[in-house]
Amino acid sequence: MERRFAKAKALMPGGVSSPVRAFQAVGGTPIFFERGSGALVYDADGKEYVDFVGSWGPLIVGHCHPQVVEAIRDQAGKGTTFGAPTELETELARRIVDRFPACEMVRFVSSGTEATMSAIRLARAATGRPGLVKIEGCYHGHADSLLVKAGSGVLTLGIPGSPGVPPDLAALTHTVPFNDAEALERLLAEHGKSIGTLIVEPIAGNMGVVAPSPGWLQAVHDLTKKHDVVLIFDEVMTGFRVDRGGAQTLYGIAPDLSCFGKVVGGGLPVGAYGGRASLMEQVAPSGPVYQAGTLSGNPLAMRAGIATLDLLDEPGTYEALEKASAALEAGLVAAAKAAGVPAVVNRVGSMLTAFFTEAPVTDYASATRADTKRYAAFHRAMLERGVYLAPSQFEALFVSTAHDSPIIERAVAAARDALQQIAR
Ligand code: KE4
Repeated sequence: MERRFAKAKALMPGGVSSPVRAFQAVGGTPIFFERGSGALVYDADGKEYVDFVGSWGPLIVGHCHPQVVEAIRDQAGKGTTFGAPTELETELARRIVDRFPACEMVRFVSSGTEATMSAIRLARAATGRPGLVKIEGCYHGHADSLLVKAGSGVLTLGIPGSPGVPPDLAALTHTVPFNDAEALERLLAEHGKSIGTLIVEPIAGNMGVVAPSPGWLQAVHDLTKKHDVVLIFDEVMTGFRVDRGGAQTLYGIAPDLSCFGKVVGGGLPVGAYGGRASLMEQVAPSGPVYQAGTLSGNPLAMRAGIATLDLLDEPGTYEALEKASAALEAGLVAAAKAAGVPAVVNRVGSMLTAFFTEAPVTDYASATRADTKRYAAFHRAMLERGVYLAPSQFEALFVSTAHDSPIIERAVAAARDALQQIAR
């Protein structure tokens, strides 16, 4: 791998196409993969791993599901992109609005970042107020306004935000802690007049998984309503995963706008944002808010998304995901206890994080108290045992429909062994 990494680093910053992949937080050389099948991935030397990264969320039905591959293969021979309308966009749009009642209309883009940056532009246009609230530790992609106390790679690399974001723009982004309604109430009471948008991961996945405390999302909803702030749920990670209708269905909270990515593209580049028609109709060309994209809604990606959402609709799918994910959680908790290693496992549905800490993890401050060195040791020990975990303490692990009981048991056995080793 070192040779492959050296060649990559000579041509691409850090040798990767996205920072978190570089293993900087866990040490060692990134694994170069060659193929995947179901819950398994194979590196360029042919070594097999159980995969809990799942490309950071899209592969909820596992690698190379036959029906997804067939849909892509079939479309590839008909045309991958026309830059013109196809009925496939309408097909996938229908499937989104059927699952998310708060979305009467959607617009397709090619990444989660494009979805959130576009939804924020729309909210700023609709309210005429430039101020934006984001929640500490949440990550919404790399648009300038969002790289302020962000999660994921920004948190993993411990960088304060990012150089290159103009201070005047960064100043428009206010942050409050996750699960802290009082802080939000104070902020809106003081700055409400200049703030038009709040974006939140309803279940945080980018500081590691942190669930909303009971009542917090309702408080966020009510406070944004009170101050005429557009509430954006970033469901790029949670959408179609924690529930067929995402976190907004799981918790019964209707946002004004929703952002999607990952699962909705079934492994190909798709993002989307949506909401009530009165807002979405302000997006060009039906309205003045400009947003565009050469490959937005391309038929190849639409087919992968449609195939994936249809597979998720097969009876018993979410129940099976819940069962496998609960078994993994229980196994990790038991293994840490048996090894005498302090750990807290946060899980919602098929996204979970094992934090190496004793205290509950309920926000950015408590997440960053986790022992990242111990996580790095655990990550390496699991790699040695053929299990591929996120190369950062501040990411989620993802379970797919391909993670059956034998696979979960294999991963738990590896964790038991790995935790005994790092406890010494
Ligand atoms: P993309 O632009 O990476 O497709 O989506 C950005 C994004 C937006 N919102 C949420 C809640 C997200 O989790 C993400 C992207 N997630 C990270 C992993 N935590 C992607 C992995 C990476 O950056 O390489």
